[in-house]
Amino acid sequence: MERTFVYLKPNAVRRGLIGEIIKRFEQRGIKIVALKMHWVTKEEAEELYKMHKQKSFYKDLIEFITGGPIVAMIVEAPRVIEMVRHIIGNTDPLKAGTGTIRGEFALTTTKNLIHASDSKENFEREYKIFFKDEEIIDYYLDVQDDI
Ligand code: DGI
Repeated sequence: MERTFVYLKPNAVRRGLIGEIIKRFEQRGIKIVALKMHWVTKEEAEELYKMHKQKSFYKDLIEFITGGPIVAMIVEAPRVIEMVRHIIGNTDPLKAGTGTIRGEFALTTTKNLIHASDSKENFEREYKIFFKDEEIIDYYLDVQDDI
């Protein structure tokens, strides 16, 4: 089993898309093992996006991410890092496939609704910014016997 870190950006929360997005993970058989609403601090945002510090969009990105509450999650499934990236679609909503979250609900790269870790290394780094290990709940998810 693999885990990944996902969060719904402030515009997803403001647009009332929490249920719509979480539904897509659940119907795929992906197990949610940690979940919370959180208002990201400037320090957390800077740590999360430190690799983009020199980019032209960095300031706008930090302002956007800290501008309202997010919904943060850790999810679990086989090959879930790749699977979730597939479900959310390309960073640029114009290139995101039809049927993906960004392809159906997002218009601009800046406000592309959702984030997911792109590697095991980034999952390890990112989830620790928002969750303590004791917040990850291990339980039996019935549907995983049948997927
Ligand atoms: O992992 P992703 O979120 O798909 O993409 P990323 O890690 O390359 O970039 C992180 C976020 O930074 C992305 O979700 C939106 C923003 N971003 C990335 N590239 C651009 C950008 N924002 C703007 N305005 N323009 C970009 O080229």
